[in-house]
Amino acid sequence: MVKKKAFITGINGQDGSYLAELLLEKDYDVYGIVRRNSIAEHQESRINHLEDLVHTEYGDLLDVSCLERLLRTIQPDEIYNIAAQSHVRISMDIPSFTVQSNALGLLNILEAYRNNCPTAKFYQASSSEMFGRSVDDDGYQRETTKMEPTSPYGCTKVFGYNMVKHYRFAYNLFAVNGILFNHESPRRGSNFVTNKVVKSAVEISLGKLNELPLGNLDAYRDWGHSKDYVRAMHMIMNHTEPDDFVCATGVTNSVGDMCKYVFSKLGMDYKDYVTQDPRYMRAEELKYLRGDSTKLRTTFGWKPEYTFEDLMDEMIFHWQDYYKGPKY
Ligand code: NAP
Ligand code: F7E
Repeated sequence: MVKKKAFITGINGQDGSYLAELLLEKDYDVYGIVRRNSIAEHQESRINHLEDLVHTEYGDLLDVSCLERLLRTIQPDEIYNIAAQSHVRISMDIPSFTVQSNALGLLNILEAYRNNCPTAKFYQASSSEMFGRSVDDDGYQRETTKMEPTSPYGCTKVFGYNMVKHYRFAYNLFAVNGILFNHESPRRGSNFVTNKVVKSAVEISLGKLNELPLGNLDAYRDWGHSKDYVRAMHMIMNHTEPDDFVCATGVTNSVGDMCKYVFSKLGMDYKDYVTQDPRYMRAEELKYLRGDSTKLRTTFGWKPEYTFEDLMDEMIFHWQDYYKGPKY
């Protein structure tokens, strides 16, 4: 039987690496683009273990000629646009680059898709950050919730979301949005709050660090595990018709709650170590996220396998194990 071909942008990111593993398990031929990095070892740092199993090419969402060439020659069945400048606070420091990568970059790959392999399916990594200030009266965000983004990053994702829907209707393409709430894992960048807190708390518990400077402790997030969320991506792509779905756990915790859980697991009180540092505050904060993923759950039977506590425990274990390694 001919294998299905998947093309993943951002394959070396947190989600890209788990998605590549999932698609390999499902017997896909997996292709992906990686960006040139002056430290060559970093280019494929999250997918080194898949070296002989996936096909990687140099590529960038900003370079339309490489996207055109790769999609023309590979002729994928499924395209997952997972690449982005994904850090919300950093998008306030580099708004123009964020717009180029996340908005114009998305347009570049949509055009390359329409011109070279329009019978393929296309997934766009949309985000709960698109909801911004907006919460429904019952305290949830869902597919129908108004979008009022509070960051350059959120604005780029609203642009991408709308472009994907426009291409779906205008050109009759199978182009879909997964509106994913925050999802984490041991592979999460350590400048996102969960991994920053877990890594630092483990370092404090081992006497390697004395304090943890953070920004806003009162923001609420609906945190799930990346592995559960890449399962949802594949389900959304393999629906009978193109549509958009929210993926979330439905449980929300504040950053302070998360610190309390992680530090107490390690036998400490976070209030003894966490300080507030204006460097990590945002010009505008998205205060509250809690997703209603009823549509995803009823259509596909999706449900998360990880609770918030399972997720935090796995991340704690990861950093404890890391510091037991030969280097330490
Ligand atoms: P991530 O770990 O930051 O990975 C992003 C990947 O995109 C990295 O591999 C990065 O390359 C690549 N990339 C960035 N700019 C690029 C460009 N111009 N051209 C090609 N590649 C580029 O992010 P993630 O957590 O896996 O998130 C995956 C996607 O889901 C992103 O689009 C993000 O915005 C979206 N999303 C994430 C969440 C979440 O909570 N994780 C929630 C909703 C939506 P390098 O490896 O070279 O840095
Ligand atoms: O912040 C607060 C911060 O950077 C979460 C991305 O994957 O999810 C992610 O965006 C909360 C915010 O993620 C620190 O102010 C406090 O309220 O981990 P984060 P994010 O901004 O929610 C969405 C859905 C995406 O789509 C994005 O790609 O934590 N916070 N103190 C802090 N955040 C950070 N990073 N660092 C702090 O020191």
